[in-house]
Amino acid sequence: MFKDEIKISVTAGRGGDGVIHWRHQKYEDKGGPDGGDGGVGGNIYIVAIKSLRALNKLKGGRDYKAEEGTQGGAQNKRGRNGKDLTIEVPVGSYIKNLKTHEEYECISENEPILIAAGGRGGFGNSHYKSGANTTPKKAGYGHDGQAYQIYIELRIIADVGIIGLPNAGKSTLLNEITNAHSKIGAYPFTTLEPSLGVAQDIVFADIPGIIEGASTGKGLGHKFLRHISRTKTLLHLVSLESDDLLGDYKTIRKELKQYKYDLEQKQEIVVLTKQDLVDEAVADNAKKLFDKHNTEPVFVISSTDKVSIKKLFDFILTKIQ
Ligand SMILES: Nc1nc2c(ncn2[C@@H]2O[C@H](COP(=O)(O)OP(=O)(O)OP(=O)(O)O)[C@@H](O)[C@H]2O)c(=O)[nH]1
Ligand SMILES: [Mg+2]
Repeated sequence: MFKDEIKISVTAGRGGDGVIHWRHQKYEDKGGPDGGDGGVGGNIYIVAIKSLRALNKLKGGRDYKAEEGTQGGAQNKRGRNGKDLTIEVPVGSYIKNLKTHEEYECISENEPILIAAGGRGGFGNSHYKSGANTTPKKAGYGHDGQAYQIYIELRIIADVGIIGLPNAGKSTLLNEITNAHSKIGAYPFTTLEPSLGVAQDIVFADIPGIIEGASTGKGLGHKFLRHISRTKTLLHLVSLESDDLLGDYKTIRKELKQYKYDLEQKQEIVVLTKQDLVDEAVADNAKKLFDKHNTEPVFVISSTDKVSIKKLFDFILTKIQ
């Protein structure tokens, strides 16, 4: 299971209590106050890690707790601070604090973001000493750490998103141009989760097939579209096998439009696939049809024709670099 959305609780450590204590000295019945302050509770951080690909390591609904500070000691000894807790997420994660509504984007690796601060330690009685009160009999309790509900969503960071109806040849293309080994099948919904591939430092994301009504939950739904929210360019694949090429194309455009993040504003390259399955005239006419509607050049490819794929890749290079 590819987990790309999760809700967890976080509770930063409570501060340690301050203590009431009196100095013990020879020939002195009761020394002055020397109760130390409690230690600070541990903070909770979120940090992005490149090697993580999904949120699978996290457990939904769990309360992630940082350690409490310990209580103060005699001789003004401060309590020990609680250990911080760091939660690891994949690069590209979006975090929302459901209480304060603060939002964070985990784009950079190894830059911890503080999401819940540990509580302060309480003051020991030596802290309350003054000219007017040299023997204060009070100490403070430690403060609670911040506690929140946190929503985490992964938005993969890729340069190019490959989209289209099921069976359009998306995974085939990803495998042809990158180092990926995405599963290929002659049936819809072979790909059930986004997969990534890299070629010349360009990251491609193969997005599971989208169908009409995806935005209302049909097929695999539209939730995978969040993974192209950060891509620069979309490769929109349309299979030449179809009897209604423009219809297929518009189906996807409609779903993009109905999704948030302005996906339909993204730069799009139309790619007509499976050229080897149709007559040359059919492919030519299809290309003309799409050329009329698109400002970017339209590509016609076949997995059996490496030159056609190379041409497409070279064009992508000019768009990305
Ligand atoms: N003849 C031919 N078959 C192709 C070509 N590209 C893909 N196919 C076949 O079309 C079928 C679907 O290919 P996939 O790459 O799995 O398609 P997909 O778009 O990833 O499909 P989903 O993951 O289900 O959305 C497979 O049987 C592929 O072998 C092509 O250029 N020519
Ligand atoms: Mg696929």
